[in-house]
Amino acid sequence: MLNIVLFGPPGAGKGTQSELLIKKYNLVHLSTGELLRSEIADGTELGKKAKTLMDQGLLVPDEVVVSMIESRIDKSGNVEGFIFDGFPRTEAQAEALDELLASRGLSITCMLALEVDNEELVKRLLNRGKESGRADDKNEEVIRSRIREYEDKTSVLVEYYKKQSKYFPVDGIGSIEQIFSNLSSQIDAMVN
Ligand code: B4P
Repeated sequence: MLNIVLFGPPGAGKGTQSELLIKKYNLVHLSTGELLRSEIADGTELGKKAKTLMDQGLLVPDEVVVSMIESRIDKSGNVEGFIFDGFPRTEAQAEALDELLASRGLSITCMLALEVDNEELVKRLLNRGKESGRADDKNEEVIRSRIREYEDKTSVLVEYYKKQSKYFPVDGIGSIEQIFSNLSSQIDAMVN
């Protein structure tokens, strides 16, 4: 199985590239951001609590996202692999993911990390905010809080996956096609 952690700060292109990678490699896309937004759209209790945090650019509690991911993995049946998009975002989430995969005889193949500078991230997200209606993309302060959350709690995961020799950085600046081609080359080099 090919199990990829697609990593990067908010706006790095994780969602964009995931859409392309799942088609090429026949993978299941697990995006915690999308799962949370669908809970919000359905007006669930979980969604209401998550919205308050997401609107401030803060992470939602680890146990919430871990149990969402666990139930999606178990519902997926026999698949060729998963792309974890926007998950894990803390060391506790990374440990929980390793444990829950190991208990099913699975493991992470690699972490592909999209590298983009902060000013480009802010520009992309404000742009998306104009079109998508996403509350957390509309306000520059909220976007900068999300980047701070990433720097404080998420960026440490580079070390976590480096220790496992699973960390592969990829330049996230350039055309979507070029970045997709670079990600694909990394994956092909690993599976062949
Ligand atoms: P997410 O939904 O994961 O959103 P994101 O990281 O902001 O966006 P993503 O990275 O997917 O967007 P993309 O770059 O593709 O998270 C939202 C919130 O949910 C978090 O802030 C947090 O509160 C909560 N959450 C989610 N997961 C969590 C977890 N595990 N634990 C705790 N809380 C969690 O796209 C950005 C824009 O860039 C798009 O407009 C796109 O068109 C553009 N773009 C992409 N590639 C480009 C390129 N090469 N050049 C120019 N523009 C590009």
